[in-house]
Amino acid sequence: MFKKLCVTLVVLALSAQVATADVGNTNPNDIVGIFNYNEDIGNPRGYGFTMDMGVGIEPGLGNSREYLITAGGADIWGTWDQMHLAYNLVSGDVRVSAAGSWVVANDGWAKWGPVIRASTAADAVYMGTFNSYLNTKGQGQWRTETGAGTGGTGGGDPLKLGVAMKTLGGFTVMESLVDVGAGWQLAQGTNAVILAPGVMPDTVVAGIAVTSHNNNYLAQARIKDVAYESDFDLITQFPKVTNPNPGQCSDIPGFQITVMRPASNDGWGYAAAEGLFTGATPPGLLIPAFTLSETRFDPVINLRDTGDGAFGDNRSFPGIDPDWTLEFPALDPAHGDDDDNFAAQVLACVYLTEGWHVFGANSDDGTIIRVGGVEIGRTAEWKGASNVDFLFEVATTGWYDFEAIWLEGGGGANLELHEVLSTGQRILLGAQDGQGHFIGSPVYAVPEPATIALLGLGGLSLLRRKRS
Ligand SMILES: [Ca+2]
Ligand SMILES: [Ca+2]
Ligand SMILES: [Ca+2]
Ligand SMILES: [Ca+2]
Repeated sequence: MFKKLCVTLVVLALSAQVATADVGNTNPNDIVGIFNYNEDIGNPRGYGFTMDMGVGIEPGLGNSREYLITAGGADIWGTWDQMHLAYNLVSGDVRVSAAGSWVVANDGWAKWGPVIRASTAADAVYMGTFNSYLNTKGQGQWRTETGAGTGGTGGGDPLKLGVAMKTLGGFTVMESLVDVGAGWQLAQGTNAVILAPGVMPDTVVAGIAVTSHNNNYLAQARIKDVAYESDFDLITQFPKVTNPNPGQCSDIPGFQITVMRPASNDGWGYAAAEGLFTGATPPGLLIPAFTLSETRFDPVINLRDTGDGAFGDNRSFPGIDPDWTLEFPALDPAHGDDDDNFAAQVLACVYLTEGWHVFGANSDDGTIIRVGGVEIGRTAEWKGASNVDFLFEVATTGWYDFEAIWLEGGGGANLELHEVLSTGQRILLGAQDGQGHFIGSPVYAVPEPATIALLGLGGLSLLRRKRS
């Protein structure tokens, strides 16, 4: 106890010296040990600074070089941040990690942790993993658009914190990492964040951030085992699609949508919704008995009953409300009533080039997407409308089966299926330009046998008229 106190006093004395000699020590050109830059971000009231303490200042900590980072700042949270950041500018894949402990903090939410940011702007896109002084440890945090709010979750008491960024086919994957003694794993409750091409610049800001979480105080953290790595494996395993079909499944651009309503709402959820369309009865459930089954062909999937996602001009869900041509765009709620407890299956074939792709859903409630029989992702089962992106790899260029299962429990109900292009543009999957060319991946509807017969008798033109 006495020994520890002594070390603390020495450290504080040293920091006071430096602060006096070089007020703020915030010259971004200062090189401090492994860090080429250190500066205050977001104009915290108190000046922060980074000190290189040399090797093994604290007995028993081995030969790691140690840094003392002092910081003010309101927080790293919300739409903009205040902190002191010791960092490097990095091009290419990077994983930055460190261990650390608090010297002093006056606020329980003071945070230290590794971060990767798009820039040193206070409202930059970033991901980081933080230990607070008294509260959550190993908390993953991220901002996916400049100036947007912060998402975060976490728990546990990790030995080390890390954050990783890797580029796959132009898409940026970021992971918030903790090591609790068994190697790197995703911070509790976090998933890989997928960013469209262009969101992160070619050169990013990667380093260690500290905020005092209160502009009336400075906080000080001792940081060690700082590592920058460019050759590492992501924790997340992304799906790989490998079995293309012999050819295009039909000549109807777009999707076949079938909506069903279960005869009983007992146990209503993903398993029951899948059961409706496969005919399998989940154990203990009355489903798949159903009271409604209606099919329609749409060029894109942009449906709502109540609420909406990112794209307007919605159609209503087939069978749930009257024919969409009678009410277009669909009102909120469609046909004036908020319908609950129904599901949709969307079938198509999609032409995909070899490499990485992002499909996803903006849905209320959940959506499962399969490509080539491989589940590329599923959102939370019960959720509000928000964009959820799934990154997957295509092994061989060709036509692939596409299936989405969506369900509504209560409250809002909408479904949009989207694609994020290599330009970063987010489009409705299957969208066409004014000349009838697909903007992204070509999509054609999988017709049922009965529909094929109908099409043979001239129904195709009927369907096409209805869509236009
Ligand atoms: Ca919509
Ligand atoms: Ca309705
Ligand atoms: Ca509803
Ligand atoms: Ca809902």
